[in-house]
Amino acid sequence: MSIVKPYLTTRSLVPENQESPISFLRTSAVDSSLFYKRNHFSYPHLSYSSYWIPISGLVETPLLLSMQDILQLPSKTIEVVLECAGNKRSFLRPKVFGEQWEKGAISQGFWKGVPLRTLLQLAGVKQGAKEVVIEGYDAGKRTDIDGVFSYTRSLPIEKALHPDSILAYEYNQKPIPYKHGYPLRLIVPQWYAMASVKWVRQIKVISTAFTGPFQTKDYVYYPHKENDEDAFPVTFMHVNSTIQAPADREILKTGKHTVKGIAWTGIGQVEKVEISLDGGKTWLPAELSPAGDHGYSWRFWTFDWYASEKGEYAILSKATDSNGHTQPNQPYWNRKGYGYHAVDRIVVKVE
Ligand SMILES: Nc1nc2c(c(=O)[nH]1)N[C@H]1C(S)=C(S)[C@@H](COP(=O)(O)O)O[C@H]1N2
Ligand SMILES: [Mo]
Repeated sequence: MSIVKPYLTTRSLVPENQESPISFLRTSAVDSSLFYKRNHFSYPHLSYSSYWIPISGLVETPLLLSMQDILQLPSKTIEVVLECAGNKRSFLRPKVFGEQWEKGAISQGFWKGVPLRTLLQLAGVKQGAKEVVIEGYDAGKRTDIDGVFSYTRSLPIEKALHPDSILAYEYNQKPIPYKHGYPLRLIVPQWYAMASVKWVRQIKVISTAFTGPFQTKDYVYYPHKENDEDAFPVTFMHVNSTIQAPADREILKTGKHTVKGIAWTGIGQVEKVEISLDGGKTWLPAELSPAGDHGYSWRFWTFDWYASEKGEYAILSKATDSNGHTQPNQPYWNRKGYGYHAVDRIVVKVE
């Protein structure tokens, strides 16, 4: 008997962008072979033997740390969902440019590392610090502005000092796979995953607002098609849910079916998932799995559905979090297609 395994769906080869087979992510620790991949450039070439990480800028004592130094510091392990800000972009109408992600630009697992806070405290953050800039080793050209740019982003000082923003070196108890940021990547819970910079090259504390293109051109919500007015940055994830089973357009028999899925949010916890079988007129509660330790992970949910009559059905799912935020019926359209979190929808046929 041959072993049949799910696999990733390629959206582009160079840089390598691949989405996870969402229906098969039924564990809280997604195997690294099924973890989605999102890259802006080709993979960097690192010389691991000479891996040193500088922490500089507005600090009392600039540091130059080796992997050995980092591994000796107190660590923590957190279960964190990473969702690309462009997840589900392909469902926006009018359609937008950018990777045409369906529902699989999301994965999660257990990340182990040193809080960025620990490193910043070792260096001693000076008065007037506003942001922390994290640079990645990967770099290349862009289509919209001239020059060569590394993948570099900043965090506001408060988020950089949050005890759960970590510089991670393990994923699911193994060194982070090369394509996911080996040997060190930032993990920023609650934010869309553009903040979780892979292959960290250096960390710098600054007193101004960083203006690199990965936060002034990309990862900005542009509400208007024709101009940049009312733009604001992409930060925290929205409350969201995805139906994993049945599959969209699956043909089912009459009888009992279990609708299954995941739900997650940025700030707070998912507290409720509801299902509608009448186009959103009425909603019935789904059963939720226990919440993770920190509320940074998705919750699984199930809903038993008895399909007694033949026909076509739309199944909708809607999550609500502890801040009372809920998925809107219609997506929030923006020119670069970030933060899609409208109610999820599949269509099945019962025959
Ligand atoms: N250095 C670097 N870090 C990066 C990126 C990148 O292109 N380069 N992409 C970001 C984006 S947009 C996402 S969604 C996540 C994807 O992480 P993954 O490839 O491990 O799934 O990494 C983030 N960190
Ligand atoms: Mo992303």
